[in-house]
Amino acid sequence: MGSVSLKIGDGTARFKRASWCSSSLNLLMLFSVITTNLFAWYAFTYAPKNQILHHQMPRNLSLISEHVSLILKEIDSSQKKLAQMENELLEYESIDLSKPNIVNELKMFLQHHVLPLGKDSRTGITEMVASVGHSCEKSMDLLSQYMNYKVNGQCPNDWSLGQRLILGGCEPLPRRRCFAKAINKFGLQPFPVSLWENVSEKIYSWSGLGCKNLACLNSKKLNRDCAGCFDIVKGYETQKYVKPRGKNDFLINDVLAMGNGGIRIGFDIGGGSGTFAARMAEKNVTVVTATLNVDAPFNEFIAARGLLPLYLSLDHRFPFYDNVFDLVHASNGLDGSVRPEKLEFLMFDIDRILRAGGLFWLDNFYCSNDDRKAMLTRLIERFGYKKLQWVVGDKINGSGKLEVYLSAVLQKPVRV
Ligand SMILES: *[C@@H]1O[C@H](CO)[C@@H](O)[C@H](O)[C@H]1NC(C)=O
Ligand SMILES: *[C@@H]1O[C@H](CO)[C@@H](O)[C@H](O)[C@H]1NC(C)=O
Ligand SMILES: *[C@@H]1O[C@H](CO)[C@@H](O)[C@H](O)[C@H]1NC(C)=O
Ligand SMILES: CC(=O)N[C@H]1CO[C@H](CO)[C@@H](O)[C@@H]1O
Repeated sequence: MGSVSLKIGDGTARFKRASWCSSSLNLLMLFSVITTNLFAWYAFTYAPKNQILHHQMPRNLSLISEHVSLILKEIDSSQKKLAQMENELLEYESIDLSKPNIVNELKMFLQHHVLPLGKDSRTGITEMVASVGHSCEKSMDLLSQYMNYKVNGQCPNDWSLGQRLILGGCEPLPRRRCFAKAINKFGLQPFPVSLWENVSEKIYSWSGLGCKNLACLNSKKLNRDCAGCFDIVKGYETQKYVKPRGKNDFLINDVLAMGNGGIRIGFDIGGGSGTFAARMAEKNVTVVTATLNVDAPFNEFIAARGLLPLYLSLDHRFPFYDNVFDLVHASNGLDGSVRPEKLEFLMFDIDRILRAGGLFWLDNFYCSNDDRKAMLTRLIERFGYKKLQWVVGDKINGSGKLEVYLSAVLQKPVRV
């Protein structure tokens, strides 16, 4: 299993298995810590001699400082080397376009395209650069398969392949020059009737999905926020945010009241079938719902309701400018399985797009246990938000296990 090859000579270091990668990184770290300490020890043991010299001839201070600067240089260069090796281990290298398995369309996309009229006076750029995440390189075979399409023709019907790339961190996707399969969206209802009406399920694309109709989707628990969430006519969706099931369920009216009428635009993370945005639309609040199509056509369904879906993974930096939203609503898109570091990155990005005085509504966030709840609490408290509501509840799940949920409404402080 998992071969390991290390070629330091030409500057490439590649590890196939994550465990190898991380243990090598640890070794490197250890090495750097030991060498740094050795240098420090050296410097200290040097000191008594210094003192003797110092008593006898003060002018030999110059010798000591020479030594110290030598040591510092040494430390600096080993730190640089370490950083370089770390980059290589993380495969943060530019994509090698000379490899044989790179399809032409990908090369074409990745090449820098010089602006025909020279430097643009407003932006100052001279060439257009394709933006494609370095993680794409990890899935080069998938990426080549994805980029193997007929330019100017129909795109292959393989959106799930694209989603696999996105889930692997390859974002944004580089396919641009083909026509996506057009689906006739007949029977769409006018807004706001569209918010709560069924539409023919023929307008969704079902390829690459386990379920082939809404009844199948509704019979499943697709994720923590979506059990039967495509039934927007009779299902529980019709009560969400207006009739609480427990103390962890806040009502939209109550939360809007906390915003003192200042809530006009919002962002929903992991929004299921868009019901949060639908309820907010009824209050004249415009909400963008970020969701992928994991196991269901979430984006198409939300759009059919007349709401704005955003097809984006949570690894992506949110494509919004700083301090623009009045409200961010997050449920289990930030799932309990997410690692603390990732949660921290997300929290910073949420904080960035939320304006001062804006509300962060954490809705039934699944914590799995008290430790995780404590971790999350510490993380949130570091941001200094005002706790307008804070409810920790537990539920016994289907298998009789105790689960901890956190719901909170937090107000972003003004930071100066
Ligand atoms: C709407 O669709 C659901 C399936 O999602 C179905 O159970 C229900 O009967 C439909 N209702 C109407 C009025 O068509
Ligand atoms: C939403 O806006 C419309 C049109 O301005 C208005 O008639 C309606 O009362 C508003 N609804 C709410 C809940 O504010
Ligand atoms: C209940 O929780 C346990 C542990 O968190 C999990 O393994 C199990 O799958 C859950 N059961 C259901 C029905 O959600
Ligand atoms: C006595 C002694 O060791 N003097 C040395 C002090 O340091 C300078 C250069 O740093 C030497 O040239 C001296 O010989």
